[in-house]
Amino acid sequence: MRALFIHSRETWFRAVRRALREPPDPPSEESLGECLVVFVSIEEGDGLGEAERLANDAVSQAERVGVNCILLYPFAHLSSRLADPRRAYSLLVEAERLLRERWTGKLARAPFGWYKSFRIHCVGHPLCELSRSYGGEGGLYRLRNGKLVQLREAENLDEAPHFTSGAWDEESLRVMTRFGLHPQVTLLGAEVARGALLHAAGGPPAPTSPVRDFSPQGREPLPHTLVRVCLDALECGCSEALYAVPGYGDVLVRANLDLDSVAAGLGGLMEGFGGRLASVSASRREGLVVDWYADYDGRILYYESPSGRAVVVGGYAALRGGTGSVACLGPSYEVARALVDHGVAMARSGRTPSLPFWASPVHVAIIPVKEEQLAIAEELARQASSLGLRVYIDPPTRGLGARVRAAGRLWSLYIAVIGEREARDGTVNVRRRREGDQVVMSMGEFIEDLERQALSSPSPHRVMRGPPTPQSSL
Ligand code: A3S
Repeated sequence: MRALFIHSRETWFRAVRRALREPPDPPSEESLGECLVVFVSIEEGDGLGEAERLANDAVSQAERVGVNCILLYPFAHLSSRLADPRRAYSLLVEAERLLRERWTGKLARAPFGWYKSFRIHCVGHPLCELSRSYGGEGGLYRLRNGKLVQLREAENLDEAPHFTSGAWDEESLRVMTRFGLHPQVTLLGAEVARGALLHAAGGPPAPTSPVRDFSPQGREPLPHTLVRVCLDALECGCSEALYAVPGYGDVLVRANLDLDSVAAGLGGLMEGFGGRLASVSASRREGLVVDWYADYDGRILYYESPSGRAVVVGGYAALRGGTGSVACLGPSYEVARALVDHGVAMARSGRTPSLPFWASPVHVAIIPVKEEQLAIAEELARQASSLGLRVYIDPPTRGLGARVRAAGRLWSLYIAVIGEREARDGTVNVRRRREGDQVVMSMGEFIEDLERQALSSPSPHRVMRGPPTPQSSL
């Protein structure tokens, strides 16, 4: 928000022509004697906090120059990052409301959405002109004693969960890298993340849903970004959309999903996390406070890693007194990494780690023992990948043991070995990760079983030739 305060002796304005198709205010003309003229440009990302700071500054400046009248003047020429007129008007009216609470003198407001002719007479003393700029402070957190502090400070005071994506310990990072889920993003990582999102949000967003770039001011802490995404989606009335949050990945929003249905939609995620999901309230009055131009209620879903750090995986917001709500899931990378981190925690407790079906990097690793079985392996890969599964064939270029171990380190849900006997009998020898067993079944049975599971999860897929490249260190 940018403001210019002018102490004016004689002040007059008149609306001349519509500047918006339907200006929210009627045209008006007013002559005011001595007053403090407050020219204000509302900018993108401005919220109630900026309106409050403007009102406080206007009152203290009016008292300082000794006038008894303030004129609030919407002026779209002080900034190149103007907020859209609807949001600008809401904040202007909010600033006027806050001024009425704080200012006993005369208060006037010039009409919004009009080209206006105006005359002011600037007195010329040193305090006559003053400019101000109020910028969104990003993430704020209300402490138990009511004080508003930066999120980092609340974390240090142990009043807020430690929302930092630096939540991962060495072993988890190693597994993430193996899955392509590490900063240098590979396609596989993107697929695992998208698979997690699409499944948990109940299937891919309609192709018509807008993909919106959402770059919050600077690099706000993650939780606030998610609340802003939700509020933005609410405001733009998105029924569903994919938001690209720079540096964080995709955030999927769905309208009118209450938190319970998000939790249910997160089914696989909840099971994947083993219930390590918690939530914190986000509203103007408690918990995470996001500077926004309207009151809202919300919650942030987060995963607490064994290392005690929290990672945001979802959010939910509803405008107070408004209609509808929006739930969001993401950023996709954090969701997928949290799942891997939870898997590593499983391994530490002696259980075989795995990811929920729809988030597993590899559904079926197919290992033909010899060249002679390659054709059958190709056929199985074709059928499994046509079911939308993530599949690869590991050709007989190295020993069987090494190839089975490689598939295990990718947490492959099924390792299908086809040797001479299986080729002759039309069977496949399957190591099943989650069941923890090894069974021989007919090829038809195996495909049916895969189909039953694939239909329950819209995971994107691709056929891989051998373990995905980043895993050369297998
Ligand atoms: O832009 C056309 C008119 O609509 C209002 N307006 C804004 N005012 C402040 N901040 C914003 N982000 C705005 N977006 C729209 C203003 O009333 C604006 N009119 N021609 C001048 C009045 O003298 C003007 O700025």
